[in-house]
Amino acid sequence: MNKLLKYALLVFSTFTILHSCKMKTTESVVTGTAATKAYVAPGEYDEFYNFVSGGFNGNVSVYGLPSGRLLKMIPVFSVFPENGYGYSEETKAMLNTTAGQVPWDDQHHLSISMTDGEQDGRWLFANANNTPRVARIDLTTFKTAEILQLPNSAGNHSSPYLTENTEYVIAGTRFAVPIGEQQDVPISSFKENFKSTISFISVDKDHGSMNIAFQIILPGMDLDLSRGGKGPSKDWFFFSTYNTEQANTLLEVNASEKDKDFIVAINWKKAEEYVKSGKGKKMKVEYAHNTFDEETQQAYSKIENEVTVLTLEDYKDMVYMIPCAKSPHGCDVNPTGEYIVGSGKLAALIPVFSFDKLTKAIAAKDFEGDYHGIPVMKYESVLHGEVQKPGLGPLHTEFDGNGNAYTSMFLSSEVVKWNVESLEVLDRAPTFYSIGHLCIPGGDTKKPWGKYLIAYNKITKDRYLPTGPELAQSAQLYDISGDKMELILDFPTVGEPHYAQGIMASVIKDKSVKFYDIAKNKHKYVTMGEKNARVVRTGNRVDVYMTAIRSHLAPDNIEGVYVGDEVYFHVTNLEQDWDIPHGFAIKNNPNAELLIMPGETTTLKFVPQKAGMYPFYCTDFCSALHQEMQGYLRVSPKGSNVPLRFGIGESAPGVAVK
Ligand code: RUQ
Ligand code: CUA
Repeated sequence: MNKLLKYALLVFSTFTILHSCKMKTTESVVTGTAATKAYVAPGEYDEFYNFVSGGFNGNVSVYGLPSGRLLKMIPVFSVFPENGYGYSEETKAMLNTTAGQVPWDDQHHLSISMTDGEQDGRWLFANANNTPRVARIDLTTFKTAEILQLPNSAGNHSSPYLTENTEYVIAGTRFAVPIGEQQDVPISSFKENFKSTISFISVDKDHGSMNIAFQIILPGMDLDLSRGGKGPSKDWFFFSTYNTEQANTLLEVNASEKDKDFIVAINWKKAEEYVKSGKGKKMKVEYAHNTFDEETQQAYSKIENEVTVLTLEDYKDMVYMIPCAKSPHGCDVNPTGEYIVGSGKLAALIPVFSFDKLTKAIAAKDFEGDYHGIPVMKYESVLHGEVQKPGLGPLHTEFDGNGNAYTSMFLSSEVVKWNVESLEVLDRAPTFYSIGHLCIPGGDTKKPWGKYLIAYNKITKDRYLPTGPELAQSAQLYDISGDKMELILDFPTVGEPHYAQGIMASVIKDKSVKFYDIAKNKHKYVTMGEKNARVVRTGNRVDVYMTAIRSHLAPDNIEGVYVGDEVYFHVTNLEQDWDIPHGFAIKNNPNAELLIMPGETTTLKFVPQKAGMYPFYCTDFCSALHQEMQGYLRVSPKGSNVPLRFGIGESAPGVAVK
């Protein structure tokens, strides 16, 4: 182990110990005026939406800023019994993969769609780290509209990042893996057999639908994080890497051997041209493409079998390596697109690279060698400069649009503000504790809103009331409108937030869908009006065409269903008013409930296992007579001869003969 590494590990463990036995002082640094800055009076709207990744909960949560109020959880990669996502017949297919239904994931990064490098607020893209997937969330409905699985990938961490006009969502693999026909190889053959891929997912301009346009195959290394260029650098993409040592065990030590790893610079325009001119190889793969169709309100899953790949040996002049201090994590591009910030977790400085210098150095072939055939730039010839003594453990950088950068420091638990041109440290603010990501609304775009900064912290000890061994993760809000950062609010979050996106509320709030037009409901099992409510038996399949309106479900009495029947409750919510969902649940069903939005149809499957009486009811308090919104399903033994009968009120079985 070299000296530097020993030192780094020592610093790391010292901080770990500090954090585990004696935390920094927690005395409040918040003043009375700070509190009013975060205060949003009852009845008032927040100024910003904050979309926050759920980490190990697999979903996305939505907060208002500056209040920190939790507004919604959007199910994306994890089933969500609260509204039936992943359980209802309509949404099950959203979580389909080539490994079957994968009901959970680890969600780290988010990107809001952009036009000309500025947030347009149409879609929110989310990555799944574990089973590589990218999701698109529609910001008019706050619903997951599409999930695309990524072949030849494992980890999908440097994802999903966008080009300036959302031409592509870019997704790099964290784990290098063997790809192609022969994948059953010794782990120790990493150097020969393991590859790393970057997926370029095209996004339809009008509808947002995603497709894998092509993939670039790199030598095996771990792609950590990534950013698209902007303005002058808009045709480029930058990725941080670690383990360019190509170790396959004890990475903690073996992937930090070399003094420098790399930032990989990719000219995606050039790659796109190669593909358009028919270059690139077709490769047999398998991946799922799941789309939620708004018209039929049904998710469809399709298995795709082919992807176009570009290999480096064939197309050389599109990828370059920039040496960057030890295991860089964040790789961020400033709003003008001229500077690329590499944050080496174990480095004591932050290198900032110049895009202008990079293009000149490439033209002059100013290389210091190559890495598996990829030209390696000379550090000095692409370096703008280094931020000296910024703090310990730099992770991520966001920008305020006034020429300043803000870097999160995991080890020294602080946010450090510095000037992008002069590289001078201007201010530092403590975080409680161990900040991971940070977010300035629009802080990764050409036009940051620049008013607030949110720190997403990994450790929360002593900030909130104890809740057993597991504590809420903590977000902290800073006012950054002045010269000095000012902490104005702590707010707990759900899951484990990694990256987040913030956007001025006015960009999206008026486009929010209030309810679905029932006249346009093309669901296969819609019930248009209560008079069409009915039950239809086909063999052992029973379709219940049910309607919900304040305050009854129709039919509410059903008889003639037998043990082992497959019963499908297709519930149509007939309401045409904002914020009037109805719920549907039935006793002993090993399934979730349904939450049906106004104008929508949703289906719950139930296979009764025993004869008896099964009450069902609405779960969402929808009116003064919500509690009365209930009914019975009678289940008889298999082979009995109870006839199929159903109805409500006058038409209920036994009240009037049908
Ligand atoms: S990561 S704490 Cu998964 Cu974005 Cu840096
Ligand atoms: Cu409908 Cu309660």
